[in-house]
Amino acid sequence: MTIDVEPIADLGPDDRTAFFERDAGIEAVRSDVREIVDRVRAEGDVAVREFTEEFDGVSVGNLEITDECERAYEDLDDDLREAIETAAANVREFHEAQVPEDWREAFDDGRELGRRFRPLERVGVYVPGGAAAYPSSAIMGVVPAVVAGVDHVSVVTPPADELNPVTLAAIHAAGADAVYSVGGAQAIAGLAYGTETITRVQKIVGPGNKWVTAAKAEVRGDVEIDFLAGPSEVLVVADETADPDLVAAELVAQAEHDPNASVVAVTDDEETGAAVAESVDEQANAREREDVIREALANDASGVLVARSMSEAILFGEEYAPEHLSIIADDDESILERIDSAGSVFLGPNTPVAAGDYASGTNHVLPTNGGARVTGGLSVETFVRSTTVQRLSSEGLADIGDTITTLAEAEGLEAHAESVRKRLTDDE
Ligand code: HSO
Ligand code: ZN
Repeated sequence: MTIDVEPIADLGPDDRTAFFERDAGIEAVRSDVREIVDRVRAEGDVAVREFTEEFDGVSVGNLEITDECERAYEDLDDDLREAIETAAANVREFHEAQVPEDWREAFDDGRELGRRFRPLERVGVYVPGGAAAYPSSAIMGVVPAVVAGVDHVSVVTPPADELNPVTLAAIHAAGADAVYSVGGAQAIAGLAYGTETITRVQKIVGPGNKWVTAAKAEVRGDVEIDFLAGPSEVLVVADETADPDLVAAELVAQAEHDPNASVVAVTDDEETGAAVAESVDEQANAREREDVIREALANDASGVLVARSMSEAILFGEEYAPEHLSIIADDDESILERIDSAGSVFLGPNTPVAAGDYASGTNHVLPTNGGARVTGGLSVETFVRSTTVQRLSSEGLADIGDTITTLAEAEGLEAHAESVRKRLTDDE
């Protein structure tokens, strides 16, 4: 199994659907997930423990493992602790630049308007464990919440006989307030509705498998969520100046995440396309996770696509709306200018997606399945709410009084109009 090379012009409607309507595979588990969520909501910790035994095969002692995280951090090798601290510091710095500032502005006509931003009080972060234990995701979920000023950041992460000490240490380093050893749909339900042990939160963020994602879809409405994140994706836009081995390395890297990952290179140069496909095949042979990689490469939503022009390549990229967009081309900035829909962009040959996955400072929790058409990834704004504030001077109210009363009367809301008139006449 390797990657297909195809002219974009030859893609049929089914091929296009496979690329543009990538599926997180959550529908198949929706009804099972609903049952889990309902039981945790009704029975609390008892149900959480039961599902943990059933799905994780672990009978958990304490559900709360906040202290274990601190111990894991203290026991960590210096190299790892330093890497976690460096990554967390870069993520912190980038997110600190996003903290929105309150503002007020007095307009000449007597209106004074402004916006105020306040952090959410309680949020929950899902940190994947098991086969895909990602300490980096702990940093990406927790740090922006802490930077936003969230009072209480809870983390849930699946239990195991041996919890991954690096993940626990990263959760501590990122600044979580409480950590619970629970995963899957039961963890999402616990955060959404609260249990005897787990604090109920206002918003749940973070990536997970299809059970976690389906559970987030299920509880949405009762609690805020970030977005539904599916398997990883990368789209590389390359021209004839790109080194095919680097393009291929990007595809192979994101392919190792998940057999359902979608990895695409699109180029206006046929030779580059062929060389990328050849290199992908060679590099896959040498990788430890070759099996996962080969499955991902063979996906209907993976491929090397040859465009007739850079414009055609760009149009494809815009419609695909990738989680990660890598541009390895001479005129990368002008290509970027023409793409509006992408979760995170990586420009030039020295900027692997892995930089953003781990350490450069940008967030790696990003919308997949074309979600980038309407939203961005996790940021400080994910964790704040805004309030508008206004004050009118008596001149200000007099000035827009007629506008308000005219519209209020047109809506048949005479008491609204009266609330304005009263002030105008009282003033006289
Ligand atoms: N590329 C993944 C994030 C990740 N990569 C974690 C390595 N570890 C989804 O953005
Ligand atoms: Zn990655």
